[in-house]
Amino acid sequence: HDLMAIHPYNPLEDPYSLYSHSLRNIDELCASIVRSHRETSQYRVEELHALRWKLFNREEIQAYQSKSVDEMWQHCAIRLTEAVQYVVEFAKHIPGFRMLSQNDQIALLKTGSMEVVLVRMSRLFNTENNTVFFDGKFAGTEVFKSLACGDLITAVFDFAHGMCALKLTEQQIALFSALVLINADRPCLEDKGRVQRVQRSVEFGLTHILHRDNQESLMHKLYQRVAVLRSLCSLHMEKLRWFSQRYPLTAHSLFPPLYKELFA
Ligand code: CLR
Repeated sequence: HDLMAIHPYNPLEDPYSLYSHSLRNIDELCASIVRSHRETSQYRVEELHALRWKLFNREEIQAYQSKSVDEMWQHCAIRLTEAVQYVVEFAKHIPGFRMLSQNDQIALLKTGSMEVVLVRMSRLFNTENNTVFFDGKFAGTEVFKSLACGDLITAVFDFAHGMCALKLTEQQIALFSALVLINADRPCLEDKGRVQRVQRSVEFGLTHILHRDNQESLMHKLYQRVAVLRSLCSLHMEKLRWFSQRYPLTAHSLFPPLYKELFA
């Protein structure tokens, strides 16, 4: 796997082996997840806010729409893979993640990285005109027309809209992203117990900051979003299978290796 190097287990660096769940530890856990999110977030929210007016014009939209299906898929797969690479970096800095076996790290990323990309997409989403920051400007659903998977695009945009309605802070988004990734119920885990321990700590961290922000009622809404994420990702996989059957050469030789490794 070229996904990541193995990090040898060092119990002294394991935040769960010595003390568990003291308040100071929870604060530290939250702080490192938030820092990791900030350092791997690709764009800062203030930066994006300043670019809100930058929309694709008619000719540019035309250019995307006149791409062939496989050309546009390849283009989007590359963009998506760049976003996934930042999520992999984010994961590596979640306390406890690097202490999991390499197989379990990969299993969590296979099922969770796309979900985190979609959570992150809500940060780049403008609800006023239903556009997302893609390729340097804000794009509406029409930009993605030549992918020929309108139902997926509509569902993804609806999800972003729903996430924006929750008005999460960057800290809440960071902890929620970590929780989406560290899920002991994912298939093919070797050491479910260890993943469970990390998951509990992240859950505890999210509960802690929601309590601090006086927004405990968000927890329930966030768990509802998780269910929507699951269905979006199975739709993504379904579309990918459809595409690979139709355009096996593009899927095989022109998709980024990491995209194939994670999703194929
Ligand atoms: C997510 C947040 C990242 C930047 C980014 C890059 C690529 C975008 C992605 C965001 C959101 C989802 C996206 C993707 C490109 C194509 C994909 C718009 C904004 C849509 C859902 C199409 C999926 C079809 C593929 C299977 C080809 O910081």
